[in-house]
Amino acid sequence: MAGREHTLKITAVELRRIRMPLVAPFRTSFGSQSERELLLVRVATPDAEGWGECVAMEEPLYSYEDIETAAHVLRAYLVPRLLAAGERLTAPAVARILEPVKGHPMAKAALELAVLDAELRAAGLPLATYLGAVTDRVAAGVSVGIMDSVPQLLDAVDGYLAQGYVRIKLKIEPGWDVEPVRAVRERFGDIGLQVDANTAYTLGDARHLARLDAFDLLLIEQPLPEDDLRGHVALARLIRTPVCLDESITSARSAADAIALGACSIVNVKAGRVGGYLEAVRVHDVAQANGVPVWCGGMLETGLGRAANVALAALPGFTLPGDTSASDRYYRQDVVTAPFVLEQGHVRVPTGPGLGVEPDHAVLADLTLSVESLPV
Ligand code: NPG
Repeated sequence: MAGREHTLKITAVELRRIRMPLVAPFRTSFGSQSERELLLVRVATPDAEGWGECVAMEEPLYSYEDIETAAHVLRAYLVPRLLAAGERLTAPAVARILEPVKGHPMAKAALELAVLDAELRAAGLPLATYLGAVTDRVAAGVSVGIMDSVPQLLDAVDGYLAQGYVRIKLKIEPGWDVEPVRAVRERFGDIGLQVDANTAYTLGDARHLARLDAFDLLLIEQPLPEDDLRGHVALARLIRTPVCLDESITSARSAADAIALGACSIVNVKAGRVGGYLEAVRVHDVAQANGVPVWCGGMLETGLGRAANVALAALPGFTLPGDTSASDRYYRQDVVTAPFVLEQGHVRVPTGPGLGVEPDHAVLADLTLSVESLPV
C-alpha cells in the first residue's frame, strides 16, 4: 500500500440509516428484496469528513449481521474505542483498535472505510492509488436474480448484455439451476457466465451440480454452507466447474486455508465480509501469491460503497469481472452527485481524494430514516 499517512482526530461519528427503492425486486436463494435499507457512517475530523457504508442487510440472511446489530455494535463498542484512541489515529490502526470486539466485520469495515476516506481526503490521495490500483477502469459484471420463469430471465439477461455488461452471474437454488443456465447459454452463446448458490446445496447434490459442467461456466460460487470447507474440497474434485468461495472467506487467513486445502480455485473479495478494505487487500495478496484469481463481489452498495469497490477492483489480482455494476442496475437515484455509469462494459475508477465521489445531500435527506450522532 502506497502512501503517506495522515494522523487524524475524530471529533464525531454519525450513523445514518437510509432506505432506497430497487429498480426491480432482487431474488436470491435467501429471499427477495424490493428495497435496500442500509447504514452509512460519517466521521468528522478537523481536516476532512469521511464516509463508510455498512453492507449488512435488514435481516441476517446472508450472514449473521443485520442493520440493527451493526448499529448497536458501532454505537456501544466500536465508536467508543475509536474515539478513545486520541489524536494519532490512522486507518491501518483501526482494525487493531477494534480487534478485541469479536466478529461484526461489516460494522467494522464501515467504520474503517469512513476513517480511511477522511484520512485520504485530508492527504489529497485517491483510495484506488492508496490501495495499489493499476488501472483506471474496471470490467463490469452483473448479478441476475432468480426469476419466475425462464423467458423472464432471458429478457433480463438480454437487456444487460445490450447495455454492455461483460459477464453475467445467475443466482441459483435447487429447482432453478440447470435449466436456466442451459437456456442462457443456448440463447446467448459464448458470454462470460457464472452462477452463485449462496450456500443453497449440500455435498449430496454433487452429481446434480456436475450437470453444470456442460455449460463451460467461469465458476460456481459458494455452493455449500460457509463452514463446510471439507465439503467444498470434495465437491471441487467431483465437478469440473471451478469452485469460488464467498461466504466462507472471512479473512486473509481463511482465504489462505481454503486455497491450501483445495476448497476453491477462485475467491470473491468483499470488504464488508472480511472486516474492511485493508483486509480485503490482504485477501487479494494471499490469492495472488497462490496464483488464484479474485473478483470484487457486490452487496447492492450505494455510490459511496460502490466507489470503494471499484477502487479495490482496480488492483492487479482482480482478473475476473466483478459485481461492479453501474448505479442504475439497482437504483434510479444514487446518493452521490456523479453516479457510476457503464462505458463499453466498464466503470471508471474515481480519481478524486478518498472515495472520489461526493454525497448528494438532498438525495440523502430524502432517503434518510434516522440519523444518530455519537458521542451522544
Ligand atoms: O451487484 O451489488 C451487487 C449484488 C451482487 O448478487 C450480489 N450480491 O450473495 O453476493 C451476493 C449478493 C448479496 C447481495 C448478498 C446483498 C447480500 C446482500
